[in-house]
Amino acid sequence: MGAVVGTLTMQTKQRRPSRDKADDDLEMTMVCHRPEGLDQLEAQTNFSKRELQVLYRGFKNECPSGVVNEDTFKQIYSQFFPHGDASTYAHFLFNAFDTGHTGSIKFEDFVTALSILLRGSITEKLQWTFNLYDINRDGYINKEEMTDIVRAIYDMMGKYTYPVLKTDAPKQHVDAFFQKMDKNRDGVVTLDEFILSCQEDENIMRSLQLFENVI
Ligand SMILES: [Ca+2]
Ligand SMILES: [Ca+2]
Repeated sequence: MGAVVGTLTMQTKQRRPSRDKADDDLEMTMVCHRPEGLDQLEAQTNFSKRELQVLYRGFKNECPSGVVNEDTFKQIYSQFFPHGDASTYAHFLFNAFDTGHTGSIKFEDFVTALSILLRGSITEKLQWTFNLYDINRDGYINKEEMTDIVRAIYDMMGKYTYPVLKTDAPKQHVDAFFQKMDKNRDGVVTLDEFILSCQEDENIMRSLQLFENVI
């Protein structure tokens, strides 16, 4: 996630000098979505008004229309994983950001997720990660969903990842996760099981840390 923000702000800096007034005017006419008041966002997130202003400037420079569609999101995200295919994982991430299921991410969606991922409590972060894994949003993580996510992460890391991954690594990973998380052995992981497992097992936490770094 930090990577995505990094790009937004980095590109803002790079592009600024070459911009002239005509570009800015053009950009203004292209803005079709304006965020809710900064006061409201400041109250809803863990960011200060100044931080929100900086984030918004970066967001608007990268996405002049004020919203990010899935293709744009994939393009931005894929830049960080040149050796792998990040499109599937970016698709899952996009859906987790797009909480209103509108097919686009507004600035409000973006900073709300960012606030949780960067400054939320452990429980908030775990809840967000649970929602990411719960692809069909039925309130449970089943083995297929976990397999899809873990496989997408392996695809994204690519074949140059060290240590070299074996082809059956995603399945082993999922089996190990599931065995630990599905406490009552009913074949699905609930939010409570997920949070409990992560908090009592440092290995799972460490694995999730790996996942957090790729968000
Ligand atoms: Ca599910
Ligand atoms: Ca269960």
